[in-house]
Amino acid sequence: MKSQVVIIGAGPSGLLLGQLLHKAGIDNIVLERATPEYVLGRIRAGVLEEGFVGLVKEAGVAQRMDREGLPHGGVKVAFNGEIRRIDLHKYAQGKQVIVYGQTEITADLMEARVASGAPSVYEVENVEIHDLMEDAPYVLFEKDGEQQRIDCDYVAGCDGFHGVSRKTIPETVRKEYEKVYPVGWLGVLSDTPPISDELIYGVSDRGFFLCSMRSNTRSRHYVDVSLEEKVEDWSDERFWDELKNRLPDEVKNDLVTGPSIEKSIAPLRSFVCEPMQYGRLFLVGDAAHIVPPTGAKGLNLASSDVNYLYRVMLKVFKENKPEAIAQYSSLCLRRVWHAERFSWWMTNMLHNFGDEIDRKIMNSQLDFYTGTEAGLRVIAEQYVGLPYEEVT
Ligand code: FAS
Ligand code: PHB
Repeated sequence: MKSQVVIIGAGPSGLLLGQLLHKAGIDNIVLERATPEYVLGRIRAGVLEEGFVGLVKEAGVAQRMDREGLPHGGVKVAFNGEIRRIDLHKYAQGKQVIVYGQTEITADLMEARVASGAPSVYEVENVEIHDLMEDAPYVLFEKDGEQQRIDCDYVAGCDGFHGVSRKTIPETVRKEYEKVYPVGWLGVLSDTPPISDELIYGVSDRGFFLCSMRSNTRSRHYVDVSLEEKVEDWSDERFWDELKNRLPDEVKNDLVTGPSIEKSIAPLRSFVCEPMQYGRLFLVGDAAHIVPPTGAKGLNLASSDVNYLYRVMLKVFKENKPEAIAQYSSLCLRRVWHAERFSWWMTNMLHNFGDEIDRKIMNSQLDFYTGTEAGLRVIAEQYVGLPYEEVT
């Protein structure tokens, strides 16, 4: 087999990149180790930046998102028992975010991929990437026990944190930066109406909470728990009681509880691999970086990598500028580190890390950044997402 671009991973990164390349007439094949059902079963992000929304529109896959996505012009932060609203429209030049689950956007991209007729191979095993420093790299994989080979021009490693791509870059070449936080997020998805028309991030003496949503009838809630906690020790009742105990009095009685559809604990980590390119391999999304979800940046960072790689591939294949690949890693990493910083900062402000004086200082930070024009602008501009840079 031959393809111009081999995409490893059929998560949002791989599928969005595949759709954009296909629309531009750049042939590509997607290799995924799991089944489509397994990929869709992972409940993850829920907030899309305008950059992501724009790319999905450019990919021609925005119809359902436009219909069902919820535009949010504000987000709320609760601390010291009060709730303050961050007016995104006012403090981020009229921008907003769209609430639309990662599961939904992935399903839309999968459907578009099938409709496009572009090749995808699910349930592959033993993917290997070879000759990345040559002009003709190739990828080996097994399907139903039979080894196959794809000769290609480039490889997009969209295979997440546990994928094969990052590990293909020699340890002598790659530098990894990591911070592991002492808590995880226990998340519950339920068919109950959201507590508010906008997201509420909050911290109380008992810890962090987030009241999010997927629609006006489906909610996603989180509380932070110690890393020793096991999800099987958290009944629905125990979860709802703990969340209610963390909520400010003004919304406590608005919480509608119900049976969990999904319940899981996600560890919090900051991680970056540099560089994000090695010869003809490009790392995209979680394959290269992880952020604690407090800033709603994980999925949105994957989208900015896709944007840069897509534009670079257009330069290579449509303008015959193969030298354009040299800018990929630095373009991505500038925005990656901004998102890492913002996510780390929001996480430290909204979790009870450290000792009493740390909490007092963090509450003072929350008071300043949600209580002054300057502070509100700092949070709003980063929450809606910093602009993508031009690819030259
Ligand atoms: P993904 O991990 O989504 O996809 C990678 C794909 O590659 C997977 O389908 C995998 O099966 C496949 N793969 C791996 N190895 C392979 C191999 N060797 N061969 C072939 N295929 C292979 N972000 C937010 O913004 N908000 C959140 O609340 C949030 N919650 C999260 C909770 C959890 C538990 C996790 C893990 C992440 C969360 N994220 C959140 C971040 C998440 O949304 C990611 O940013 C997003 O999934 C990134 O998408 P991809 O880069 O496509 O990686
Ligand atoms: C979610 O809805 O799952 C969600 C929203 C915002 C975040 C994290 C998770 O920052």
